[in-house]
Amino acid sequence: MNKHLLTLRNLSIVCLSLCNCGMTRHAEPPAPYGATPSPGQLQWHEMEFYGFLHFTVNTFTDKEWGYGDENPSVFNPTDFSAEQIVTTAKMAGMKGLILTCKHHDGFCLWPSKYTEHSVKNSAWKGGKGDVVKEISEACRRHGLKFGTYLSPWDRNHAEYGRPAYVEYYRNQLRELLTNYGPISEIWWDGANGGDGYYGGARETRLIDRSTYYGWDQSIRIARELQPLAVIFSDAGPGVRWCGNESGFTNDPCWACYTPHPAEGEKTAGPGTTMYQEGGPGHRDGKFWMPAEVDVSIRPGWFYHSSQDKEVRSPENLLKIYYESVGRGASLLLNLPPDRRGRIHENDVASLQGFRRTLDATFAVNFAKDAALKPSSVRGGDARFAAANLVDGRRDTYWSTDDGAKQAELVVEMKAPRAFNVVDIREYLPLGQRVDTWALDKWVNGQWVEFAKGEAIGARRLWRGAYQTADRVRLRLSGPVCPAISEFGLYAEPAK
Ligand code: FUL
Ligand code: CA
Repeated sequence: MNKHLLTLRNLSIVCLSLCNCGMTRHAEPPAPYGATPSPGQLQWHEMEFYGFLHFTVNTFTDKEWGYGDENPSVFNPTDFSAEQIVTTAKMAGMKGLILTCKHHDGFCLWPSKYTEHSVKNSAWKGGKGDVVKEISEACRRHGLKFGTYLSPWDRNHAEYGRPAYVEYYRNQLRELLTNYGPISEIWWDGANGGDGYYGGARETRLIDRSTYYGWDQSIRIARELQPLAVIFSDAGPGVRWCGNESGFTNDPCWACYTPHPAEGEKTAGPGTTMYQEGGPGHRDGKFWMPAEVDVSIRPGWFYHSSQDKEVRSPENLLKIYYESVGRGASLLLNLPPDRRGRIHENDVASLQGFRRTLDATFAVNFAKDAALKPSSVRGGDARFAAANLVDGRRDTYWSTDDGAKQAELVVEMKAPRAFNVVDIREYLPLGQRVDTWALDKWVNGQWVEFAKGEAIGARRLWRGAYQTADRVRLRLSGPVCPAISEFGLYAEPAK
């Protein structure tokens, strides 16, 4: 212990004599506030924007929800290319892909040893194909993360509604979490039970959503096989649903959340929560459980040629991006492969336009070569200096002393700049600390507020009318001192 202290002292002497930064003290980092992210969640936060692939027999039968009686032979993409799908996602800026390994119809995109209802009995590649393998490998080749969607509801399986099906579901979960490399996210859909084929019974099967799936056991399996994978559902536990499929989350959208049971439900598990609360989340929620916004680039989740002209425009995709990623959530954008097994040209074109604008917008951070003048720096320690706000690293941050719960940062640029996007990130390992933020510009000798809001979290993007100023001020307040990892001022190219 003494030795350790001595080393610290020596270090500060070295710092004193070597650098002229004037910051010599060695303050401790602030204590975390509230719930904080797990290592898996922190990794997941790095993704921010990733894609959904809805692909199954529905692609060939032109349906959204297959009944479960489809002949596996209908699955027959004519020119399947995992390479084209994954490189399209990468071009768009996506950091990962989640594949519908099995949708509600029960057809499996991998040759599961627990069913005949899969690619092994399709015409595709003479029954030797494995979409899960091809997509997961292409993701790894191109540096994208890979995630699995395994529908709990299965309209094909004869035992659905009975205990044997739950065992089947877990066996499949094990297959997917064992044979396809690292899994970043496990997606559990809330749609549960209803009519279906069920091995020929063709009937309606209702389940007790609160108890039937025994989710705790499946969560244990997932944790054991893929400790860093986050589990998505309306109840988390890793990532929560934002409560809609339209492409936005609430403003503000807090990272913490306490799932509550929906009316008439006994538990708050996947499919049984008051999911509407997932949009705002809870300022002091029990768990770190950030929101994910899932939305399709087309009206449907699966490909339908009739929707080729209804692909979202680049402008619409940008709006969605700012209203999801820009509110601290993640964006899971669905790109449905077509009957060839490729992302359609119209979707590719929209994604290109979207990416072009985002790249141009974030090319230059006007705060980077500005003088950054914070109201204070924690312990006067360079480790917490304002320069950390513009180093492009999420693991360095500016912070103030514990008592300084209201803090300011003035950004003095060398010349007036016109900007319409402001980017702020909190340092997540210390929890969500900021309650309110406001932005001012210096006009004719005084500060004029142009934006304000609540909540920052993983990322807050303000996007509005162009502001011109050579000085900008950020004001923050919260229950504890802030820890801000990045700050940026950007200009979207004029249309
Ligand atoms: C929903 C499903 O019923 C849709 O088909 C789609 O998979 C969407 C992402 O989740 O609950
Ligand atoms: Ca930083």
